[in-house]
Amino acid sequence: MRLHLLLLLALCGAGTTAAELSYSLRGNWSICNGNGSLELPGAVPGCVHSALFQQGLIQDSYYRFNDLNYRWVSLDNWTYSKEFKIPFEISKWQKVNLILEGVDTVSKILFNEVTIGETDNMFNRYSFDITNVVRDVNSIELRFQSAVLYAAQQSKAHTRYQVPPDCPPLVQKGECHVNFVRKEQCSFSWDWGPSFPTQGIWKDVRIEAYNICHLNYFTFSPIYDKSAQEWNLEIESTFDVVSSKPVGGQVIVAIPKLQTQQTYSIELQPGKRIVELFVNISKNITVETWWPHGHGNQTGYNMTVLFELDGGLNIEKSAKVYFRTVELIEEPIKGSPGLSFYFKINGFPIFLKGSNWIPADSFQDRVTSELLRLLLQSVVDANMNTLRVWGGGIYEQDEFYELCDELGIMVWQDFMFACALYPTDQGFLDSVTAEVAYQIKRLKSHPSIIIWSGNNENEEALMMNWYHISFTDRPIYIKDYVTLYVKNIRELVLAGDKSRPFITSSPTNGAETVAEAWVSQNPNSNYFGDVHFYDYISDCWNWKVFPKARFASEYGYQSWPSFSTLEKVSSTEDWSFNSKFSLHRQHHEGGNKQMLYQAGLHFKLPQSTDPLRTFKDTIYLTQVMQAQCVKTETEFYRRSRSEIVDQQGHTMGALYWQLNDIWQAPSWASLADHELLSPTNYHFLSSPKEAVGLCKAQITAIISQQGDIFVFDLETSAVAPFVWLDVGSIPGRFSDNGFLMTEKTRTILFYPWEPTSKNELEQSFHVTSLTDIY
Ligand code: BMA
Repeated sequence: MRLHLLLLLALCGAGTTAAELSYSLRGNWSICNGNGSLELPGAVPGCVHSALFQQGLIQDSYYRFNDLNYRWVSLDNWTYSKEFKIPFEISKWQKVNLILEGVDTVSKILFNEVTIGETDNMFNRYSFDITNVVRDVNSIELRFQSAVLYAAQQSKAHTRYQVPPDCPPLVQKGECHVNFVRKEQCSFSWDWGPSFPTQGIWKDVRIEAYNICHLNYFTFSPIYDKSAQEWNLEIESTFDVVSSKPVGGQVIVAIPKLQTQQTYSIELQPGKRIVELFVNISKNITVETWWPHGHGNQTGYNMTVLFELDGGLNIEKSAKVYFRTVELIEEPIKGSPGLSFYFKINGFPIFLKGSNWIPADSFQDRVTSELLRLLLQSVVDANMNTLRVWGGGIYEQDEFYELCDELGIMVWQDFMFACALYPTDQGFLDSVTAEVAYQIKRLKSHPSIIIWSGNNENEEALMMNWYHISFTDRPIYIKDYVTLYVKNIRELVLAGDKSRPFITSSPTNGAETVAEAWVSQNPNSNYFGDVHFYDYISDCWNWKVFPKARFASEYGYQSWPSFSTLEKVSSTEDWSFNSKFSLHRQHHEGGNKQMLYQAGLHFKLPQSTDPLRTFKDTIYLTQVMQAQCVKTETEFYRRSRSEIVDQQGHTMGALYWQLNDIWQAPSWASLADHELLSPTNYHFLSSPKEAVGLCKAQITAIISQQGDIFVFDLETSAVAPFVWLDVGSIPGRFSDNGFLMTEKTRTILFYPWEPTSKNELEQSFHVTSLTDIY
């Protein structure tokens, strides 16, 4: 076995001490089910589903009806175990901790057969003191309880009143009581996602050993002092001092490019200690600020912080510091009642254009850095500047935020509560407190995050009475709501991060919600805060149906994924719009009918004699419909920035629902391709279904290669609306797609995400246009 031993501190110079060692427990573990009938190897980080799949014990979980077939995996109670030898002399270390960066979710942990702790929150980081139980050769066991069974137990134990919803709508085929467990809420199913309540160790595990003292956390925030017109940097470091005597020394903070170097004396008393440093950046030095994509550069500065402590102990941290300010402006608007709701970055008002982000896979061990980079690069390539990390998923991995910093993507960060009411018993609150405090520390140094938001739609759920709570009972739930999001989460944000605004919910009325004691009569008001807007019945080509709101943080329409995507997870009998499979994958009540209805308003519905052709054409048409609807609605919000009509307007944000998909199913997701800063726009003089003179376009492509890029020289025999280029399962991106071909020839580029050849592309290439249906 390869030992993952990391010497964190180099021995540099005479008298310098190695202060800590870290031993990773990543890699192979043993996994066993509840009654011991199944035992298999499994990777950490990872989950039981992935381990079963890797051993060939289950098929692809996304194939056909496997979400239902594999329900047993989540209902069992699994144990992860490992035996290992520590490759250094453990007795020489004063303190030894077991660090778990992420446990999914409910487990009891035994170290050398001694219970050392329990976990109940996948969003928390756990550290257990194992100094007295650790030996040279050790065993570790994480005995999981099914999160589904745990949630049911917790709900049952909550006898005073119900905390709705009990279960998701039947169409979602999900599990119940997800609001009773601090786990990815959509893992029990959503209206676009399957139910896969995973179990496992989903992040890093390691053993840390140290003498004298250890740096547990290191965070910083740049703060702009408006009156002095200068930047300061607040650096916070948390130590565990195990020496019996105070540890003295100095800290040197250096940001060479800003000609900044400051030295501070410190003395750390035994115990848990926090060191706060305040670094002033001289006014005489020009600090280049971080800007969102499309507004400027994402300049960052390398900083090193060196703690030189007694006994030759050196601890060094390096990080990139980005300087930017963010303000949420809520002020009266001339000619309109209510308040504005927009963001100023570095004092400059910015329209937030983008989308909503959901977890990229049900199985997080499959979400690679490459996948994150591709998705986030697509965001900026489509000229978006914002993503909302939605509250029913996960706090994303570090890499996600690092990429957003680097690419200039602003992040609206929800806390992970969505579409439900939540309990507030002490155990639950304690778990949430640890989670929120940890996530603030982990994330606050990222300039990309511009706002914290308490939850997704829970103020609305409460005030619009989604769960039919009687009028007399409502105060109980309001009290719980305020306890959780205001008295706990908000307080933790105010104490932990002064560098960005906080709102309690989305949608919310912002300052008006505060004025109405944290719950507004109508949290979706057009005059305050943000709105979520969905309307599948009205004609989406009619912009009059959209709300002239201050900020649209969610809106959208469903479509089906391309046939080449579905093909991989289905079989021939599934390939019709009314098949059992097509109904099974649709998790939104009436969704398939709504799509056809909306498409039928402007397009002729496919009626080929070949059923497979009809299925493919229907999928294509749902995508055209979605693209047109989202385009019309987005353009409406963009236009509304500069106007007040009937006392409404001044819209400053449009984030459509949703950027990405979790599995191959109908959803609101779409990844747009446009490269141009102002793509050519078209105005249709009639609905395409009423257009006369459209004739079948024969579109051909000559493919050639230029370095890593492929050139598609297209030629059409007739005008072709909504030309869709498809290269099957070859991953990559076209420079444009779904376009109108009004000229005889057009050149489109294809950027592959994996190596491919001209031959492969020619084999897989398929082109559809609206004229194929007419
Ligand atoms: C909003 C979101 C999600 C949901 C979407 C589409 O309610 O917050 O909960 O998936 O609409 O219905």
